[in-house]
Amino acid sequence: MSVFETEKMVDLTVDEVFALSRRVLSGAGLSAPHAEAVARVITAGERDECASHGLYRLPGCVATIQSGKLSLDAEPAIRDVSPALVRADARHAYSLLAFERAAPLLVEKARAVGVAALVINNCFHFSALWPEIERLTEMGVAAMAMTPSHAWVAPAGGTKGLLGTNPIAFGWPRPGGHPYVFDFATSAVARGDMSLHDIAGKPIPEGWGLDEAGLPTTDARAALDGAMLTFGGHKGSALSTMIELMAGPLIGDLTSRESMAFDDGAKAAPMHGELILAFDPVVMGGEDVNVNAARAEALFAAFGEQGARLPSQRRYEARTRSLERGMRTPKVLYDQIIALGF
Ligand code: NDP
Ligand code: PYC
Repeated sequence: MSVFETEKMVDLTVDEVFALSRRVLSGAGLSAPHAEAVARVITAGERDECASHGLYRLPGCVATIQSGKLSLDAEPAIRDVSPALVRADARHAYSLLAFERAAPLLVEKARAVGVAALVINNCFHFSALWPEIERLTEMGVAAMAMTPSHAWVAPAGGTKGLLGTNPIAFGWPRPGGHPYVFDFATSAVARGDMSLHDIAGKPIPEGWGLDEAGLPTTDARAALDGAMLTFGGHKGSALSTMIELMAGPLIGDLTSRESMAFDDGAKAAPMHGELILAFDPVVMGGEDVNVNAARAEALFAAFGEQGARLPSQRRYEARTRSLERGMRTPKVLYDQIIALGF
């Protein structure tokens, strides 16, 4: 639920959100292919009521464009490295076009050898991971994605930012329906959500952050200036460290700490790498692919039998609503986007 729920709202259709996003991004200077790739993901976030990664990101994208650090038009360089590895060098542009261009080859490789990896290097990254995961599950593979961010999160037992908010996402294709997808920050909450609490003047729950003195706080601003905390204590901290390593040094790219040093106070989106893995259920599961899929369905059905919901269910319900009735976007955010002047 949006932290802006009591604010005045503006009604927009999905097409209007896309057109507004593309206009702003193109107006700020992004080439058409990049503007469209970014607008598609921002629109998907707004449509699925993901407040921290929908239209809210547009002013930050413009700030990144205006930082002078981002390439506005670099064509991603895609390299077929080995039977199981594709490398996409985003060449200091946003990550999303590199993903779009390289995803078909990733899936082709997974279908051929069972497991394949896509490494994206040198990309500015601001987006949720589930749109990429959904794209891969639509092509019939199970998938995982992970990426560092900036060093805003204290490791378990520490008090200063060292790790990123480091999201990890997973998807499983399902016959005739939406895929099973989860996608979460390894911090207790995404930084975007923490910022939305700050903007709305709402307290944050205990366990989300520490102030600059290293003390627990329920003040979002104090935690943004201090350090965020991982989810699940030492478990989230270790998972976040794995993401730093697997989507950092393993793929020859930056950690969250190094990404923050690269930013050097410009307040652009983080710049680093992303690791995406694809798993083909036919090669990995053998001839019983339909039986295996049915066994997965039985597992999902058992959630509902005890009143539990699957991750992404809220998102899919929001999507249906948005496509049928349009979206309600906070007026304060809409006005901020119009005031950008594009
Ligand atoms: P949330 O905590 O809002 O949600 C995490 C996941 O848990 C979602 O898949 C959600 O599904 C699911 N979920 C939530 N509640 C339940 C429940 N009761 N039962 C079952 N599943 C549930 O996400 P975060 O704040 O951690 O992250 C938000 C977004 O921020 C992510 O999309 C992430 O990729 C993005 N992000 C991006 C970063 C980057 O560097 N690019 C950095 C950090 C975060 P549902 O949506 O249906 O509620
Ligand atoms: O919300 O933590 C976040 C985030 C970082 C980069 C993009 N989103």
